Formats: sequence, C-alpha cells, structure tokens
Amino acid sequence: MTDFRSACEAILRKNDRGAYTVPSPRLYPHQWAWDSAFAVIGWTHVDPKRALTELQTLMAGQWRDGRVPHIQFHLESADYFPGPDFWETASRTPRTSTITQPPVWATAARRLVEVAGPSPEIAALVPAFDASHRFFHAMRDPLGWGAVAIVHPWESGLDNCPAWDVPMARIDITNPPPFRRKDTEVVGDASMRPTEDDYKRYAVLVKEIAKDDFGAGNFAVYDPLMTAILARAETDLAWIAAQHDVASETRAGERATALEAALVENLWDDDVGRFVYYDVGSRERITADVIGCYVPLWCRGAVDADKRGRLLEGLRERYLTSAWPVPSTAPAEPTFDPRRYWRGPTWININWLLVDALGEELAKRTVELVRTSGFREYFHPETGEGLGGEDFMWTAALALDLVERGFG
Ligand code: 2M8
Repeated sequence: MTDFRSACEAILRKNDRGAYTVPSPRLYPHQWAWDSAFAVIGWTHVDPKRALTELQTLMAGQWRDGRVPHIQFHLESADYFPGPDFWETASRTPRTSTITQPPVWATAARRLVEVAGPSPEIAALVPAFDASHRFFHAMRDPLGWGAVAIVHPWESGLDNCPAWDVPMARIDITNPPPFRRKDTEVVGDASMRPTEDDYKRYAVLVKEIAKDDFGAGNFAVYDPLMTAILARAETDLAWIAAQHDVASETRAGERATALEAALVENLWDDDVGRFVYYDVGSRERITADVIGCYVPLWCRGAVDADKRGRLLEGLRERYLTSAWPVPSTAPAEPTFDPRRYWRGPTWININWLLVDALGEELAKRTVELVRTSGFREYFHPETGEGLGGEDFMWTAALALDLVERGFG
C-alpha cells in the first residue's frame, strides 16, 4: 500500500503548480474550484502546509460578491477552451470564469483541521468561506426556496448530466459565438466527451451570463447535489468556526438546518423515492435518475430514516449492480452512456461523497478501481476501463484519503 500512497502523491506533485494544483496537466491546465478543494484533501495527507496554500490561493480568487470562480487562469494556456477572454470578466475580476462550482472548500478545510489541527490561518479564512456560502443564498435561489439553483451546467460540476437535457434543449444554437474546442483534441476519442451541440449551448450560456452582468443568464435548475453539498459545507464551516473560537463570525449552522429543510420540502419526490431537479424556466420537475438525486445522503440532516432507506434501496437496485460502481447515471435510463463523461461513467469524487452512506465495501472497491485502472478522470462502470484525462488529480487525492481512512 505504501507504493500506492507514493503513486497518489506523485500525481499531486506532477499537477502541482506551486500554489495551486491543476486537475490534469494538458486537459485542464488551470485551477478549478472543486478540484482544488479535493487537492486540499490529498495534500493534507502529504504536506499540510501545502494544503493550506492551496486553500489560500483558491479563496484569494473570490469575487467581491462572495463567488469563488470555478476557474482561475493563473497562466496562459493554448490547451483549454474557454479561456479568460471568452468569459469577458476583465472589467470585474480579471482572469477568472464567471460561475462557481459545488462548494466543497469548507469541507476540505475541515479535513485539514481534523488531521493537522486548528490554526490562525484557517481561522482567517472563515469570513471568506462564509461569504462564498452566502453568495448561493443571495444569487442562486431565483424562487426564494432556500435551495440552490445552478445557472450553467459547468457550475454543477456534472457538465453533461442528463438532468440538464430538457432545459438545455431550449437554448438557441442557431447562431452560437465563434469558438474552437480543445478538449476533444486532448482526449482524442470524442465519444468520451460532451457533444458539439452541448458545447454550442455551453458557449451561448457563457455569453448570456456576461450580458446579464454575471447574473443568471437564461438557465436555472434547482440541484439536489449542489444544495446538499452546500448544506454539508455549512455544517463543516460551523464546526471549523467553533474549533477556532470564532463561532460568532458565521451563521453557518442555522443556514445548514434551513437548507436541509428546503431540500426536503422542494426537491424530495415521494413518487420516485429520491430527490429530483427542478427547471425554473418551465416550472417543472426533472426526474432523470442520475447520481445527484442521491447525494443528499451526504448531509444526513436532510434524510430521515424512511428517505434514507428509499435512497439506499434505489442505489442498490439501480446503481450498485454495476461491476465498478457507482455509475453517474442509472444504467436503466435511456440516456445512460457508460463512456460519455457525466452520463454514465464512475467518478471517484462521487464515490467519495457516497462512502459515508454506503460504507466500507464501496470505499474498498473504489480504491481497487484506481489501483487496477490508474489515475484516470473517470471509469467504465462495467469493465473498469480508465477513460478521459490522464494523471487526474482528484482521483489520486481522494483515493489517498480513502486509504488514509483505512479503506486500502
Ligand atoms: C469538467 O468541467 C470542465 C468545465 O468546468 C470542462 O469540461 O472543461 C468537470 O468534470 C468538472 O466537474 C471539473 O471540475 C473540471 C476539471 O476537472 O472538468
């Protein structure tokens, strides 16, 4: 297992750019927000000081309104589209994207504190975490539900998840802005990536968001994964603040309770027995059976014994039947595609989020998958074949965390 630990560390070091860590050297050559938070968790086990630097760099990119941009472009790169110019942020915060991502940074900071202990540097980050969470309440809740709506599929982290198909189909792509994608050049096999039409819609939305003064553009979907991750992050922020005797600086604990209640009230669907998405444009629920529907297991407050039982049953019947779980879309769904990005493959960060609820068996199988197939971006849920980018950082960082927790 020491060899495996060293291999995980080697990936972190290969992707280390000094004060931040890139997700994959060629495919994603910048700092992504949730990837960077997962890097913090990996660095925690290798070099806690480096973990702290990662967090500080991530939070230094925060906008005045609290948003943590989903990409910070520290260096030029010809390998990635869309770069900073396409996002049109020059007048606001130079060299960042304009949307955010699932807020796992306070959760990552908690892991660092659990392993390395409290520190004045972490205490100093509490106001930044707090503002980043308040951003969602202020800017990502168009119907005032107390839950989180995303404004671009990239904001969800699950770019081409089938949950976005219906609202994305409404985006007009007769006249998209000119662009040239780079991802298919790097990955080579286009069947593992979003389609051309997906990219046109992503590009149109980026421009709509810029036109809306970096507000919502014309796409908004309430997302159970995003809401659950924020609720858990609020709980973790309250814990961090208490550990550092700065509890009065944040109302994160109260916000966590309110988020969990809003999640159940607005996004639980008793007929299907899972959480669902909600398309603000059409005012309709989206009941695609995708993995985000089950991520509320990650914030226990939202899930009473009955709901927990139904979610676990759904996972057991429709997801854990795969040889290498957990597929990102239920294999029985017509949209399931085992090789195409977020429409079917198994992802290590999703498994990591579900390990608390699903336990040791999933944790061990996840480490085994990485040991067998390498540090790839995602994996075929039946054959275990490694897919997408190579030397993928969060695969290493989170596998290392699972090993450190005794699941090797
Ligand atoms: C993927 O998303 C980016 C856009 O943000 C892309 O496809 O270019 C997603 O898997 C996302 O969750 C991830 O943070 C990012 C970098 O790994 O790549």
